[in-house]
Amino acid sequence: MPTPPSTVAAAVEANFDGLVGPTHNYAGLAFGNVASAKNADAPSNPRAAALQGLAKMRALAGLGLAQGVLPPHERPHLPTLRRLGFTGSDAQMLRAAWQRAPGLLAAAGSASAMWTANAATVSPGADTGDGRVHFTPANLCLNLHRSIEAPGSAAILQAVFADARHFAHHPPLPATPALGDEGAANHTRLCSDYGGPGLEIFVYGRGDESEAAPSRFPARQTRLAGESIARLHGLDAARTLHVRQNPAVIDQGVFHNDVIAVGNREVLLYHEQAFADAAALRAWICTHLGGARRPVFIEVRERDVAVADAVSSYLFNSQLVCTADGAMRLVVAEECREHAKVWRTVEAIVADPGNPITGVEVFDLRQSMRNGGGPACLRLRVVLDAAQRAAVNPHCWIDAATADALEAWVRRHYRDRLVLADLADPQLLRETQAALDELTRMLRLGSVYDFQK
Ligand code: SUG
Repeated sequence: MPTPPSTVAAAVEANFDGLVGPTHNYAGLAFGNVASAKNADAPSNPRAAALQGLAKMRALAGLGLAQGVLPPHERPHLPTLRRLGFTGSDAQMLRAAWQRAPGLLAAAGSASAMWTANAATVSPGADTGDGRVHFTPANLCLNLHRSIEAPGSAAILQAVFADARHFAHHPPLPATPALGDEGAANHTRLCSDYGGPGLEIFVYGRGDESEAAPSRFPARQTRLAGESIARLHGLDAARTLHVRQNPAVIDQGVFHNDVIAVGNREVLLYHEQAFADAAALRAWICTHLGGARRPVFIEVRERDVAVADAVSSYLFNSQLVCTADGAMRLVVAEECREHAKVWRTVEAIVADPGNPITGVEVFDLRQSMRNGGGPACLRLRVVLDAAQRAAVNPHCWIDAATADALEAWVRRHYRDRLVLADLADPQLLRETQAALDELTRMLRLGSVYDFQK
């Protein structure tokens, strides 16, 4: 049945950003992520990190975009420490973990759930079998600190998108490397209009044995995971593609595809080395994209921006957003403006009348960037028609008043300096639990944390 035109026109692509948690730190946990390794053990500033993220949310809401917020996860995660054999009081477990297995404490204390592009894969109702928005939380099974996010993300997504008439929630895929899944960071949707049927493109680093794998760094996303999610979401096989990442870029620090490519509506912006076969991908998109708009490809050459510069500036981790006038803007990290060749490329993209991108917004997200998380890592995109939008927990939408309230909450509860040893401080645990308890009341989420149950 065709989607009625009024539904197509009313649909928006909302961004749900992860609010950075009070334990934000640099533990060097993410092998293959160059920034994470480089900043290992540096002191962090959780307060600045959360305020930087909120400034981006506030600004995008100010542009008239549908901007939501997802709360941090509880960290240090005591149930994980208990599962790993630590016993006694909270303080005893934290101390024992710090003394005997500091790597495990770092994993249980990571604020990595801020990167909500890895929280789940989301398919809009226009693409799914039953017209509901489908969510599959990512199992993130290749890294311990990220694997413990899956149940928390599932609980939070179910609390924010609670109405079963509009939203379908699947459990995360089994947590085994053969089904490694890192969520929306490896998933791109192209369409003519958000509310109309789209092309869902799943990008994987690990396919079958005949396909070359990276040799230096792990490929986190598997083809089997993408295929499973496409089945679960009831996607039309004719509008779904599984595309291989170029293993050579994974070995240069492109641990997720959103570090080297970004798509929005009919536009695909990507580095010439991003995919194993970019020409085949373009041809498929040209043949399959329906609706009034024709695809627009913006391919950035290695001679203009080397992969290493893309990784350090996060040019392709920009958000591409449509403002109310139908034009697009690029939302980039400050690091892009500081890199001469990257900035020249941004200016050229904005000046080119051959694409719909007419402006650029620059944000200081340094606290997150130092862990390899840029503008697009911090957000989960959810396409919603008017009825679905009305069914979202209304307290999770950002406007000037909620941004003010959340900033005040951050200033009340967050420290401005954290080193790894602080994760063992029982006072930090108490501060974090008090902060999150208050937050769930502000966002009217109910009890989503283990410590509240
Ligand atoms: O999984 N960094 C994250 C960054 C995730 C970025 N997300 C997207 N590209 N969508 C990761 O590599 C570092 C944590 C530390 O080292 O403390 C970390 O987990």
